[in-house]
Amino acid sequence: MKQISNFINGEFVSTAKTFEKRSPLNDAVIAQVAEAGKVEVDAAVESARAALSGPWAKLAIAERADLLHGVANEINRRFDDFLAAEVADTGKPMSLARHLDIPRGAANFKVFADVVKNVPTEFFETATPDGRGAHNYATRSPVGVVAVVCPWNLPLLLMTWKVGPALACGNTVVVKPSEETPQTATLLGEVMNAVGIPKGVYNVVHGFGPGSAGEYLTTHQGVNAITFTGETRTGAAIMKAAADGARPVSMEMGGKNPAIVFADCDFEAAIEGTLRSVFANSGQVCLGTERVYVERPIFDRFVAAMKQGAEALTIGVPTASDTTMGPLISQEHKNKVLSYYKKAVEEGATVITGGGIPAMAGDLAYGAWVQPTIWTGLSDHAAVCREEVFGPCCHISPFDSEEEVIRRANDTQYGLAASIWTSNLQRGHRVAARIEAGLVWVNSWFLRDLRTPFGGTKQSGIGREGGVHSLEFYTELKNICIKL
Ligand code: NAD
Ligand code: 6OD
Repeated sequence: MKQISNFINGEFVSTAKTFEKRSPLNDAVIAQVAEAGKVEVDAAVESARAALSGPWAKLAIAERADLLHGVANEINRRFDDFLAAEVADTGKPMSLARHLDIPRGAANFKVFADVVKNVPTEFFETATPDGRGAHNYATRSPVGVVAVVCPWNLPLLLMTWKVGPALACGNTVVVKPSEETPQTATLLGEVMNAVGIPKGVYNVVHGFGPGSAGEYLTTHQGVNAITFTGETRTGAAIMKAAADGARPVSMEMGGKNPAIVFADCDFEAAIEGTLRSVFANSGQVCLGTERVYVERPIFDRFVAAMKQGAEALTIGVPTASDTTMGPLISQEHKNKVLSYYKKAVEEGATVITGGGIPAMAGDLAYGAWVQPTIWTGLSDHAAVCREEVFGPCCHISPFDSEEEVIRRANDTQYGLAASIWTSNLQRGHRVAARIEAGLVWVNSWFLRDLRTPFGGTKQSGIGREGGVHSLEFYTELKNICIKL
């Protein structure tokens, strides 16, 4: 049986207490994971603190950037190991992990190393009564020890999206991966050692949230800042922990993202993009679409094409070359998604396709599989139109005017992302400006330039990361005023 260890001060650390990691494909136990208790979390934070004044702190920015390029290169050299680990933990199709998770996991180190190397700070000349004046210039220094608390849906990608900029800015990190996906964070420890990242700069503690590594880490007063990706409710609990010690937080949380499809859209592109935004990664993407609004003249045709697209998905094991959809992450998540499938029907939905569990052969019958599902006919007040399901499903409803659809799209506690499909660019700009979300795509979805700001409004997040915006969280700005 595979053993997954914590990674503390450059060493792989096992513990007497372990938990099981089960495969989403068939619920079989695939690894035993060492659960970090208070002792291990203390050790990880202490080693991260010590590393702040070690060789890491003495590196010039260009030297740090070179090391992080080395990390990216080493991830790429061990691409197949990362791919196998990510796919084993998540059950996602190899084709998806090969094109998205692993390359982005590497790119996050290169891009942020280059951002930090090239970003300027400000300078002001100030007039003084004696006529001699003063010069003000700003400097950036690391925040210190950053706790990185991660979800399971894009494990390596979302972890490195935080670790990349944190390290590029000269911080040290303690990562708490999701209990569902412990492998790639641990594997990254091997990469850090191989590349020569000093001991203590990158640490990993495994476990759960309350009463486990997540709580111990976020309440630890040796942690200077906390960056989190996950559910809004968890984010709120972590913000309470961060209040003790007045530590800054960066929060990337849940969503209930709309797609707005106008009758003048490129129909094929809108279908292709919406199918991807609803079903990619089995709907387990925070930016994914769960509410689709379609202008009435093309509503019936759009629903029919979505049904055809959903039914053409091939559900299967990651290694099969024709697989386009894998299982959900766990039995627990499957039960949550199925409870929404049931609720939608109870609330009067018309099930266009799906709504249940696919027939799977052999031991796959024990896996966390659900059918891709589309509903119509519900009011905007129905649970599946308001609450984040995080599964392969959407509700499609018609609209009659731009004003109406903007109001309905914005009528949510969330504000992470939206997609607008139209061939009228004036309309694209106009509607995008009025959507209450951190990210709006016009005629695309999940097209990401890592230099751009990323994050959510309302209960989808606090703060922005990406490009220079990451520096706002991962560095302390200091103004130095020199009287001339
Ligand atoms: P989750 O909130 O259940 O868990 C996230 C992490 O927090 C895990 O590592 C978990 O162990 C830890 N945790 C749980 N309780 C904690 C506590 N009290 N203290 C400290 N740590 C705690 O989220 P999940 O189920 O892993 O991921 C799915 C959710 O993540 C969805 O809501 C999705 O929208 C959201 N998400 C958001 C973004 C974004 O960028 N906005 C990206 C990906 C996922
Ligand atoms: O692309 C990214 O940088 C990013 N943070 C994506 C988040 C996807 C959520 O599931």
